Amino acid sequence: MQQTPLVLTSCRAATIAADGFGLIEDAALVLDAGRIAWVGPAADLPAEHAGHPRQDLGGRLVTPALIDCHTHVVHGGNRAGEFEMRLHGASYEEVARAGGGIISTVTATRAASEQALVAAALPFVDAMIAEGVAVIEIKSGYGLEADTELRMLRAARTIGQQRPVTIRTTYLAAHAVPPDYKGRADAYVDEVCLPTLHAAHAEGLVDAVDGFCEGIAFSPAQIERLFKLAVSLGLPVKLHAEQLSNLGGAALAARYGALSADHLEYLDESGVKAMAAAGTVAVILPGAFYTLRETQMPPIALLRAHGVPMAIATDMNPGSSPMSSLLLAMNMGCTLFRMTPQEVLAGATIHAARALGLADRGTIAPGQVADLAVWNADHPAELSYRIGFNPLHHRIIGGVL
Ligand code: DI6
Ligand code: FE
Repeated sequence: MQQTPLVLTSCRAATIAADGFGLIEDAALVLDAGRIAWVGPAADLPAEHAGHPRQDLGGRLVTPALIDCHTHVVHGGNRAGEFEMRLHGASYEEVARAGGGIISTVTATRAASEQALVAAALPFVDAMIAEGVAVIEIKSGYGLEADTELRMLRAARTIGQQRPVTIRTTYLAAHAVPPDYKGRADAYVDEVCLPTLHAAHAEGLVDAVDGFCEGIAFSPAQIERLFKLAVSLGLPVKLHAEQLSNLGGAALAARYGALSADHLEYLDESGVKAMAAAGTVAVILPGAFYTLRETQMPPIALLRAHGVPMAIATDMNPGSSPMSSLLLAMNMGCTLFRMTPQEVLAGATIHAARALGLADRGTIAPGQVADLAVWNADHPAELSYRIGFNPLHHRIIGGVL
């Protein structure tokens, strides 16, 4: 951590305000004790900071560091074979019902040690960091039994110790019904999901609780039992909702004050209204839409009209979204869903922070954590405009270059 305040100069700052990029030409930022102390036009820099050390950013663009608020980056194995099956015509649901899909990753994850899970995830985590990401949410959900669910969450915490990145963990045992509980989803919830949540929480491994509310996964009633326990433990909830069909998952999540409802291709207006009323963030995941060749678009215009904050994330996972580039997710949000460059940048910063319950990240303002990304770019729209090019110059994490 910097001992004295550091002044960043010669930059253009996109502060990411609720109503736009908040672009400040010829900006200065003061970083002190890991936080942003001041931001504004360089000409207005308070005299008290005039004598502090300076870092010239060469006219580059500065934004809040990016936040990937929905990933399954800790997992064993990969599903390139299933990718080939789907190219030959099998659907995601057919593959899942045939025992492939999530369950094949469960087999590989159960066989992996914590160390192996960390080692497998790090190349993807490093790719995220190289694109200016400072916070990564990581879900469990490929164990579907106590030991492996806990091991996945421990692996996620270990990644946060091995890399300069903030990790937020999400408990997702309600991701799929394991083969030994086939046809007995209620028993799986009672015997595995609920007791393992107690254990994971007791070990400090859970920042939020998630589920997959879908015909091939869990019903709203089953999810609700999980949410009741989460609320009683003081843990926030979120939900994979309305991804393949509309079961009213987003409205259920909103009733429990969820931080976010994610995917949402099949969300209807009543679900949008419920989310708006509850302040639940819509997490848009174009990587899964693209990979599954989905044609039903999430209701972006309705979400916009009702003022629901939209985040954007990679959904990095071995099946439906083998994509670790948040910049590509932002580009897809624009090109596939007609979100604006401003919306996707807010979606990968301020709204992503909110989807994780982090009030002190994702915007450039006094008091915020000094997690910043410095880009070889003139305008923030360049971040979502290019495809497969990384314009990051460097990150500043906790005020440290
Ligand atoms: N929806 C998804 O897109 C991922 N999980 C979920 O509930 C898929 C995870 C996988 O296919 O491994
Ligand atoms: Fe997901």
